[in-house]
Amino acid sequence: MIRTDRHGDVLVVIADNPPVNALSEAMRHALGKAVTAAVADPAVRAVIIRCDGRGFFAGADIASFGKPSSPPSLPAVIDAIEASEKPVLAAIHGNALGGGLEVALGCHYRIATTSAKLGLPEVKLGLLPGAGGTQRLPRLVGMPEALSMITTGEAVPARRALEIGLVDRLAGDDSLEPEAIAFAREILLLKEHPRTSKRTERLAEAVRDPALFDRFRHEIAGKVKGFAAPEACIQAIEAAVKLPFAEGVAKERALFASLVKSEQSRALRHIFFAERAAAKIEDIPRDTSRIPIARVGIVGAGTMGGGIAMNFLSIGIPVTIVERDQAPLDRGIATIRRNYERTASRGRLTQNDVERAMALLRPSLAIEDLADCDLVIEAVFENMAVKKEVFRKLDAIAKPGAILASNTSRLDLNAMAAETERPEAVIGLHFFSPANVMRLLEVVRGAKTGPSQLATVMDVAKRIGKVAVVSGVCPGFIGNRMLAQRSKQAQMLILEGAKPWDVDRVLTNFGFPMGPFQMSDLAGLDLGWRRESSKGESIRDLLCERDRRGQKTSKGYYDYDESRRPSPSSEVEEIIAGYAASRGYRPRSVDEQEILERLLYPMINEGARILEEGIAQRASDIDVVWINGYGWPTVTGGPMFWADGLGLGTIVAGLKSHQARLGADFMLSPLLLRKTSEGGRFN
Ligand code: 3H9
Repeated sequence: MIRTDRHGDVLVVIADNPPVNALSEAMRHALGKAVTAAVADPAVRAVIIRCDGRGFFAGADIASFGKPSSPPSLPAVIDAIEASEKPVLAAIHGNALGGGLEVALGCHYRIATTSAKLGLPEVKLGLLPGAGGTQRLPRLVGMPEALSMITTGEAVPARRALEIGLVDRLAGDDSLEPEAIAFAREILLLKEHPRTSKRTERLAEAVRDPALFDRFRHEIAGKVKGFAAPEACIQAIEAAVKLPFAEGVAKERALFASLVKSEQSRALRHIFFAERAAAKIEDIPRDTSRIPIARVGIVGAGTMGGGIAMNFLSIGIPVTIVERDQAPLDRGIATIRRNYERTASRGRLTQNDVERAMALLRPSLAIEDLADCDLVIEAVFENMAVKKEVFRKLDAIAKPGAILASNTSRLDLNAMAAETERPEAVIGLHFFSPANVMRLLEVVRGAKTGPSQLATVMDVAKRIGKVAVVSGVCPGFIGNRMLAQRSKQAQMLILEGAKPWDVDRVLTNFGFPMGPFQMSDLAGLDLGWRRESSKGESIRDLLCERDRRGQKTSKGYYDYDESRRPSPSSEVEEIIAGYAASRGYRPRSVDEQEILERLLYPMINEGARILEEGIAQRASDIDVVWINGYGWPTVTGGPMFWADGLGLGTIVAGLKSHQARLGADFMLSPLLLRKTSEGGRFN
């Protein structure tokens, strides 16, 4: 794992632990040994630590948390580096993350390539930097930067790292080692070498103004609600100011030890690995050939089509976007530009970036213009006849080998594929709205979708920054199929006597950003509704007939004021009560526990069905879908992980107790029953 290269009196220690140079137990041992040997070797006067492969150390080995380990610990290795009388330099390329950056902080000097990124992302795993990072980072970069880096977990690019004092020097991407060696030779002329733990000058501001911590807490309160780790991070950083280094480190370690055992951190670590597992497809070998994607075509320049196009434009892939008429095409292009300009106005893009992206966009009114595209995604009206027609046309004009994708959220992909002479080329790409923002992409694998096509879109998904999950074909795929169960119960609950705001509150208390009725109001109740054909057959019909169409008409399930703040509506209560009575319901009081069980347990049951039918490859894929596409609270690890934690026996007992109210077609999943009787888990 470690080899060394001598350049006169400078020793280069090179670590190599693919794929990301995690600081596993073996790596800690090897690194510790190499440092001890270098310190003891009289011929060595300076040491450089660098890594082979994709980047510097990406942190401690996340998979090893909670398992027994042998010394030296990572903090001990880092302390030994810092204690060395001989100067030690970290030479950083790619990512230096978590424990990896902590190693660099323990070094006396840091040099990084211009494309490197440095960060402490532990908070995203429900942790804090536990190898001195909370004590050393503020000593190097000062308080506002340290607080922001540690509590957001966001990495900073090398140039910014230089500005804030996190690195001492930048190197060319192709000349890191020679530049590090030259730097080491300059350093050798110095008598003393800075030890980060001894530095205090950057702490002075916080010593003068200790109230800054509470101000910071207040500032981020909304963003971190429900997460325990950010507060622990702040406490540890505060200790860097209030306590001597050794005591600060002890405090950091105690907080780390408690977080690493917490349910939240276990859930967040589960999601970390679940997102990576989702990219793997059991029966598709890694070396499956890929189809080069040089140009993407989009059919439909509406909200979805435009958002989808932005994903590709943003990474430099040219897009041809086709509409039937000039006016909607112009509107679509204008919306894309407006979205980019808004991002630029917030400083997250330059005007040049905006122009570069827009220049890659080719608008057209002729579907024939998609003939040179390697991947075409249709984002037209969600109607099977319309979709089939689009696929017939695409089949006639697309070049051989092109992938033909549908953005359908629930329709039968196999029926669309059957309209073409090339069903192997047809695949589902279910983007979530807003498609340029939401991370989830459900990749729908049709009965005849080819392996190359599937492997290609999984790669493309990663390139455009999506978390892709493969789903088989069924109505609603993974996400909307489970959502349908929840929606059905939500509707039944309000007929039985629960109020829409009671139902929503139970879900927001659980951690969802909004409940089903708030969600309906936001989306618009009249999606797919027409006054001419409305027969007052559902509460939705009745609300729309009274022009209660959701937030856009200032009333839906709720009443909205000018600032779109919702309040319960007595009119809605009357409408529901009248409708429920007409259907023979007698109002009863429904408690919060029942609401929670009725909404969530049937989703777990449906998740189990999705697994037993092979629609999802693994339970953790379902967790990834719900966390990234539907606002399921991350700290619970997703529905299936949450169910495991609750105990599958509890879910089954709950479902049985509500069986009479769950609807005539409700059936317990055999897989759920089997796992329960075997005392098993999904994950
Ligand atoms: C920490 O450091 C705690 C310390 O403060 C205190 C200790 C006392 N460990 O993401 P990719 C695997 S906490 C184990 O697809 P990319 C990953 O599962 C840690 N495994 O690549 C995957 O495996 P597989 C703080 C890890 O190029 C493979 O590597 N650090 C680790 O898209 C490739 O990963 C972090 O939180 C790890 N640390 O992205 C950084 N990292 O192939 C976490 C990755 O079997 N890592 N793997 O599916 C990342 O953010 C990304 O992996 C990285 C590369 C940006 C580095």
